[in-house]
Amino acid sequence: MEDTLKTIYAGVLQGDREVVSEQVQAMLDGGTSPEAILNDGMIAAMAEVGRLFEAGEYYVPEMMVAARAMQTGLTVLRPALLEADVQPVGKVVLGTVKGDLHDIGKNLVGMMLEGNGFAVVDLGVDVSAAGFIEAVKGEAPQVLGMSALLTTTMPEMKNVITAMEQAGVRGKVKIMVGGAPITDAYAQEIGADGFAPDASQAVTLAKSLI
Ligand code: B1M
Repeated sequence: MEDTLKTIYAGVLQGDREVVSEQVQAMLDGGTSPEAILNDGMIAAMAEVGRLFEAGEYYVPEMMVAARAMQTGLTVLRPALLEADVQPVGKVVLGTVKGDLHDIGKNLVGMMLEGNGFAVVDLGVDVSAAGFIEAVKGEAPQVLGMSALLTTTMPEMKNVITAMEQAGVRGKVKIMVGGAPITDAYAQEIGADGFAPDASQAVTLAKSLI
């Protein structure tokens, strides 16, 4: 790993927002692709944060400051990720399910979708079934995207789909799901239309669904 990338990786791990934003900007200015900075520096660091948390070496506060540093870096990366000059290809409503506050992955999916010409309505985190249904009715998207990072909040995706069926809106929209614990098999089991393991495959999936 090159030195600046190592500094970004360490900056996310230590939750140093200033270092992360400065070094991400420096790498962009130096011509490094935003994807390389994201995948090899920032996402790699978040994976290590998860490992340290599991090992009992990091606690929630460390995880939070790391997440904040990651969000800061994403803000710097955002313009470069959105640079693709393409026409709107469809509308996606996106949210993290009820009970779940993880939003870094969802935000990334939203940015990549926007960068690929989708209009994105981001409902944020802790979104109830009623919140998703209201947005489907009000925004009329082609795709509804749900994210969950906890095994305890995964079942909420099924609850949303059931509530949509009961409200008579399930047929109006394609549903895609994602998040670290989600699998293709789980997506099929709950009646979603597709699963994507990462943000770039979420774009491919959304395109194929509309
Ligand atoms: Co949390 N947390 N966390 N956490 N956290 C995990 C998820 C965990 C795996 C850590 C661990 O134990 N190794 C673990 C879950 C275990 C489990 O359920 N089996 C965990 C836990 C336990 C918790 C708490 C319960 C801790 C506690 O309080 N005791 C608590 C729960 C709070 C809640 O939500 N109610 C909690 C809290 C937090 C913070 C608030 C501190 C912070 C989140 C800050 C934020 O998001 N703003 C946090 C963080 C940072 C993590 C880890 C370290 C990193 C998550 C992340 O951002 N990854 C995480 C460990 C890990 O995942 N390795 C962990 C980077 C991100 C780019 O990847 O989100 O997977 P990811 O998104 C990817 C793909 O999954 C996919 O594309 C993205 C980009 O490639 N994707 C989609 C995501 N959504 C998609 C939607 C799509 C398609 C693809 O279509 C719609």
